[in-house]
Amino acid sequence: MKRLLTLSLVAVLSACGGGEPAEDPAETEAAPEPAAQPATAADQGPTGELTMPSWFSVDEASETVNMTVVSGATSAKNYWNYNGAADGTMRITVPEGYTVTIEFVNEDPNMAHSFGIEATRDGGAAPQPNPVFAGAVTENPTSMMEATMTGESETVTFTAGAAGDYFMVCYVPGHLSTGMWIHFRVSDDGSAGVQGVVDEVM
Ligand SMILES: [Cu+2]
Repeated sequence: MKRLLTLSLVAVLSACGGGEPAEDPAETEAAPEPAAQPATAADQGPTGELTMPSWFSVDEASETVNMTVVSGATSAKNYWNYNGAADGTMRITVPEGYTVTIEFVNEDPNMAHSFGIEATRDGGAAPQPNPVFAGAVTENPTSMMEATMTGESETVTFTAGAAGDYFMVCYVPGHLSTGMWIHFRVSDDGSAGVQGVVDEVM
């Protein structure tokens, strides 16, 4: 796979170069890796297999995904986590075009939380909601007093309308910048599941 990708890149570069002859395969093998590397392990996210924890289910017939996401599921990150994960250590993948329903439960004993599906995790200390899919955000997500409070739950439904790599982020001030975010992917090949599942929240 990697070799095929490299060859394709060489083909593109050759085409741009004005019809020079294709490079010798042996030379291609020794070519350096492309410069564009993920900035950090957090940016790259987990690379393991897609799994199906008990809190995640897919129905292909009705093209729906249902999941329960609990903030404060464990005490990790001072409870500022989604099903025990923060800092991009988990990735949820749903198929493009599916209807996604997320039951969001706040079990953090101390603090309000929220979530939305965002194109960026660069919102800083006071991120403003700009969800990539209509409805893919909880109510009053930036409010420490009116977001999803301790002991509350909220159900959010949206259509995963476009494949891409996104983020699930918390908008309560200080949470995203502290690391309350995980990866959220919409696949273009029908794949679904979770990478980086936290053992205590299977
Ligand atoms: Cu939060």
